[in-house]
Amino acid sequence: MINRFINYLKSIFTGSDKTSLKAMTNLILFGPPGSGKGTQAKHLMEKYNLLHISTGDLFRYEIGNKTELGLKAREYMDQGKLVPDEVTIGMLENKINANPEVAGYLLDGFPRTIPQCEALDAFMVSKDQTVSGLVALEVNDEEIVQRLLKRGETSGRPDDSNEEVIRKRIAVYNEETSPVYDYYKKQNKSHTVDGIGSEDEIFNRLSTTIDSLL
Ligand code: B4P
Repeated sequence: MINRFINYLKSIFTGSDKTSLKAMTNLILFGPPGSGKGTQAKHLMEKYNLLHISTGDLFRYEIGNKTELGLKAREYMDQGKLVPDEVTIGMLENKINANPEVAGYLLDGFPRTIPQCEALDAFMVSKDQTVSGLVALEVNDEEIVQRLLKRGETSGRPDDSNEEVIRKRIAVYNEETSPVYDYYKKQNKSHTVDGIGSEDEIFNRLSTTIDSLL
């Protein structure tokens, strides 16, 4: 609601019509690895008519196609580390630029570092857009380890099949990614949702929070 109002005011002061400054819903789905971001994003993109952008999926696509970017990303992902910011930011911007005619973006797994937050905010400003809100799924470490090991039985993902790598991913989240929550908290945009429960229960909790942001 606030975003739409700000964009409406901008359109008055800049003299541009409302269609050139469309208010979009741009959400960040946040949380540790295995917290259910990908699982919930599938439902949320449909409900809110958003383009789902998962940086993890984009990297896996590049890896599957054995591209230069994929080969670079794989070195880091297989060890549970983050892919360098310059690679990730460029890939995200390309994806957004290739899909301008959407109602908004559901960012899943991005931003994961403070430089990624800064790049995202600057990119949004360049498009006369803003981040509508960040919603974090809260799940404890032991639940995460169990979920990812279970997925590793069938996913074929090297980063899911080794407990040491999973714990490394959790440590990387705590050190490098959790500050992203505080970054958007300073902008009054961060919200938390309990990520333990059935898929439907968590979807309902997320929907209630997201509805309060629109
Ligand atoms: P991602 O692909 O983003 O993956 P994720 O953190 O594993 O998973 P997600 O939270 O989406 O969990 P999901 O719903 O699948 O990242 C992989 C790697 O890519 C990173 O480690 C990093 O190397 C790299 N990367 C990605 N983005 C990057 C960036 N911006 N910068 C740098 N590097 C980046 O759920 C997990 C499991 O839990 C599933 O099996 C699911 O079935 C189960 N599950 C879901 N909800 C459940 C529930 N309610 N109860 C029980 N189980 C549940």
